[in-house]
Amino acid sequence: MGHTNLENIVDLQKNTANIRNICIVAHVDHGKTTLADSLIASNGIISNRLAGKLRYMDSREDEQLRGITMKSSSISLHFTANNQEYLINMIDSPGHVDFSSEVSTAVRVCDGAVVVVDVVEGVCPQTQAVLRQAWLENIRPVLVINKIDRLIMELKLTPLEAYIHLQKILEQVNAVTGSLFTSKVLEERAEMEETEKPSSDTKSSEHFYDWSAGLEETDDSHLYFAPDQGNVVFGSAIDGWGFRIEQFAQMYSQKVGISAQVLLKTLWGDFYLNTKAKKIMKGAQSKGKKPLFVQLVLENIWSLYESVVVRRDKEKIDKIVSSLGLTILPRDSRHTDPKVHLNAICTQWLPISHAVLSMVCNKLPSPLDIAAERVEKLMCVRSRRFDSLPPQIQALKQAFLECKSDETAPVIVFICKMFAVDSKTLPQNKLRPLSQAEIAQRREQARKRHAEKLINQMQMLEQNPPEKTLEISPGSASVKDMHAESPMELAELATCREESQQKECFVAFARVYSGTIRRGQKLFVLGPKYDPSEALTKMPEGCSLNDDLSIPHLACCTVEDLFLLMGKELENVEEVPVGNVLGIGGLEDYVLKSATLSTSPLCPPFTPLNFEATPIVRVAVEPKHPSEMPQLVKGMKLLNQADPCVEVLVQETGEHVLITAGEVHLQRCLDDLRERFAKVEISSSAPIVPFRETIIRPPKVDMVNEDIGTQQKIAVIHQKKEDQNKYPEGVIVDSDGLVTLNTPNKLSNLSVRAMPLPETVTQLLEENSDLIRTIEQFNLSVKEGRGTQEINPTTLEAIQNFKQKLEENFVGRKWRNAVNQISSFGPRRCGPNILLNRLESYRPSMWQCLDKTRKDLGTYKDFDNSIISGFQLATLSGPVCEEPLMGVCFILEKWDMSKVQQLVQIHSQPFTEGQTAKVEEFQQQVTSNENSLSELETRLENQARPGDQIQDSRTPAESVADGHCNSEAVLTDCYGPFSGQLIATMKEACRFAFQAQPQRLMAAMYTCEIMATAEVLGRVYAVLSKRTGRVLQEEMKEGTEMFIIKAILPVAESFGFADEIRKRTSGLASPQLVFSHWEVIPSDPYWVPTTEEEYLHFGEKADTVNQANKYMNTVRKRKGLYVEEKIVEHAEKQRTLSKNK
Ligand SMILES: Nc1nc2c(ncn2[C@@H]2O[C@H](COP(=O)(O)OP(=O)(O)OP(=O)(O)O)[C@@H](O)[C@H]2O)c(=O)[nH]1
Ligand SMILES: [Mg+2]
Repeated sequence: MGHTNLENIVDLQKNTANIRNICIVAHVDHGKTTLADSLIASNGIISNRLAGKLRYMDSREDEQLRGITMKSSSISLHFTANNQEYLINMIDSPGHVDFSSEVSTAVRVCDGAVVVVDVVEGVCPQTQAVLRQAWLENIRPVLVINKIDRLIMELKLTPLEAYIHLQKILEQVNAVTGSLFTSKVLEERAEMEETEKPSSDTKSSEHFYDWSAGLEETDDSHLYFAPDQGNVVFGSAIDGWGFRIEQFAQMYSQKVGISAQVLLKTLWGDFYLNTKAKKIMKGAQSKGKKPLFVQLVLENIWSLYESVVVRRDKEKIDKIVSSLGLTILPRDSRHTDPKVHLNAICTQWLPISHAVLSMVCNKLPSPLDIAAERVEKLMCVRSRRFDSLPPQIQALKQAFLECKSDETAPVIVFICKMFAVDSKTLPQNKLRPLSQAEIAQRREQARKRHAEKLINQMQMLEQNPPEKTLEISPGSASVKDMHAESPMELAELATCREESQQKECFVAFARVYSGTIRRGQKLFVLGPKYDPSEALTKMPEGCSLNDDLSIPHLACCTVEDLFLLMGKELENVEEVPVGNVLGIGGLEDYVLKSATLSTSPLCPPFTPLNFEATPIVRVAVEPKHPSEMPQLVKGMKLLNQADPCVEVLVQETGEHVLITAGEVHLQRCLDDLRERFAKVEISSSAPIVPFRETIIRPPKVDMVNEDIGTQQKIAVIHQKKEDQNKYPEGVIVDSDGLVTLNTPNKLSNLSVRAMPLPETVTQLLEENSDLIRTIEQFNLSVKEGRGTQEINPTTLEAIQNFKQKLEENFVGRKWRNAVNQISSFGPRRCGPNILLNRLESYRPSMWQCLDKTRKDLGTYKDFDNSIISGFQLATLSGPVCEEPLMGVCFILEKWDMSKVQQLVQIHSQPFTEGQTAKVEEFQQQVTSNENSLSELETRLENQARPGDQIQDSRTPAESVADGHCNSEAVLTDCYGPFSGQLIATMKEACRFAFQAQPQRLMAAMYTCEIMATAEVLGRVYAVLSKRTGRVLQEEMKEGTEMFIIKAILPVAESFGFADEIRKRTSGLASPQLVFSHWEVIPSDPYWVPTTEEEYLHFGEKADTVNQANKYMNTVRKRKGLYVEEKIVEHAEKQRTLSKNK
């Protein structure tokens, strides 16, 4: 534990005002872990000489091997500044985009962030992402500009050039924070206006829109990074130096005779020193003078490097060392590597740990400073209003703000992730040095044993039977102790012990937001879906934690172990007060990934974490030996618990699938599965790439760019199949794609048409899927008659905006009034496809949250759900290769229910004899067509699988109660319930309507940013084009020789891309792939050459060019669907053609 012992840290944990919870965030490889090393070395946990080389926080083997961090881990450090002792809980996070979920979990439990930027690479995509995450969690950032040694040694800039470069980097970072801030101010203003509206209604005529209002008034100076504000450190983590300009201001104030205050304000900026007048003047640049920062700061550092590393000028070094008053050990100054010498000087002169830690203590908030706004955000999801929560729940806000640790304060703890540790590393199982007393005791025991042994031997010798001379081993003595008689039992015990020792233990990574958590304490575990208002209604007043509660997502646990997190080491503690980060053991049976613990059942679960990464790479895994399947399943469950971002599922095909954020993440998950969780040999499939299916407008040109209209179609080898042949009997498709289909019992029929959505609309739907989910939830709660939740005014405004934007983007006659006809989105009720209901007299209720007076007024309200479910199923898997649809609009144009109504009416009246006969006759008439339709029906039945989210939410009792005669019961016939028939029919109708249009596949695309030098640029392009990537932009990074290439690349072609680029460029370029969007693949998956030109151009098989067809077939093959493919085209016998014969 270095200089500080456990008791000291436990004491510090109680002084909340002096606690800082921080995380180090940055783009990959910008030097977070190296910086963390220096900070850890300052506490004596590792030696200064090893700082930067050890990478202490990268405790996994693969992290050390690959040189990147893969999970975030925490360590508690001690620091003294201004006679105050501080406890700093520091979390090192990974920078690789695949692990960005680890950043999300880390920022949730912190109050501040140290943003590290590589001075050469500047602001990179992940730098922006982490700054955004810090904003989303309302935590305050400070900046470390790292790797300044590269400006000296690699780029060989002069101090002045370096100063200009540093200015640019600072501007870049501030531009990102600036844009985040602006959007936040505008959002807040919108919210304020919304709440003020009722009072200002009278004045609304004078109200005019000023877009910039609020921006000028809001003081934003504290948000920006500025050296004179003290929130910027310049440094080089690897060489161990770093400073804030404050340090130089103090150093020079005596030397130059100017007050430190003035120097602090002028050291960074366009100021220069007039040596004659001993004055600081403005306008260094225009007068061609050296700015103060160059003269007083950078030149010193440059000359230090020059003399120590470049020239190795011993005399000069001695002069510098003595003038700075440092003592350098001879083993450092005589070392063959000049960097060691430099490091020894720098870590004494300008230790980076001091610069960073004092900045953290001065500039970042303590847990006491938690803002009310952040508390509300944590307690209440965005779409709901905080003030709409019950008052008892709102009262808990005070507990957060007060941050009290005494007995009266409720305990509130948030667990942001679960991580697995080897149970051997737990403090209770660790070997530790013995104390003097223990050593003495053991010695005594050994002596006794020895004496006993001697006595035994003596006795045996006396009796002297030869076979009994065997010694009794110490092992068998212990066996006796354990009263284990038979060797079988012993063996069992041993395996048990072995198992328990090898077991992976889960530790919850958590933070205390109120109260003090103690060992043995009983707490409620609130799952992410828990609703505290249920506790209000269901729980009797004063119920205790021991009562058996049957409230969903609420459990009760006893805290087993509490740990202080020290990198990979854990230390046992008895209690942890408010404001600290900690580990909690023994919760693996209660918490899956995240949860809230509290003594109060009224505490709402914290809002879900904001994950930036979309899990997109999926593979199917199976054990090498099929008998090991149970271990694999168990292992996958553990993996799912141990990783915040991975998803595991069993597909319909029975495959066990892992979904990960990228290739590196995938590799780590597979390694973990193999070595830690399943401990069996596993094999994984090639990555399963997701596709989307869509339709487009009929294309105007064919595959050889000839106008289709003017071409005369000549069927060459493949006759294009007659369109009507595609459809089974009973499906009527008219010339413009309207599909009409009967339900199996012939009582009703539907007409559906499919149209491609305008691209902008699809994009809107994609961007607003969360909003759509909120709308659907609201509609559902209204439909089910649950109390309507109040929607937050900002969300309402967002819905209004969304609706308006949809209206703007649906242009043209055919989309007239489309927005009001929307009856559902799909799949899963929030996807990028739309169902329009064009029936007259039908008014869908999609927008009822905006207009509360309107009511759903459909004629066939009872069966509306079936139609929507059918649409949901159709959009979930399309006909091309059973992948989800995207950008498709289905229009329900006709829906004939007259026969149904007739039947229901007859049934609802008391029957006379005549009527009974009539009904029978009617039913006979209906079923007479049964035979001809049987084929279609069986297929439909099969597709309407049982359990397929039949979403008729009304219980039979309800439908009887509200006066609708139980039509469902009347209509149940040999084809099953009528609602089920409708679902199947609607699904089929949508599929046929989809097939009536030109179909296309959509591929997932990555964007990647590659930084490369001019020499390897060509090779980067070659790799990109081989993988059908497209370069969007190429520009030179200012001040360097690097080019930045922005490109997009299909996910299907991306596997091994990063490796290939690295190999081809000898490691100079390494791309980061981030999922960006879906793109239509232009070629038709079903295309075959039909015109003479196409035949000439592509040949008879035309299988070389059709990428879409290739993708489609691989997906179909994987899913076990029928694939139309010729395997052997011309089975000719092979001959050797020899000239001599
Ligand atoms: N020249 C120079 N190199 C540095 C400096 N700091 C770190 N590095 C090097 O940069 C590389 C990456 O450093 P890490 O500390 O592992 O970077 P990281 O930000 O933790 O990387 P991830 O955790 O994978 O995101 C290592 O090779 C370090 O030696 C520095 O100040 N100067
Ligand atoms: Mg790292």
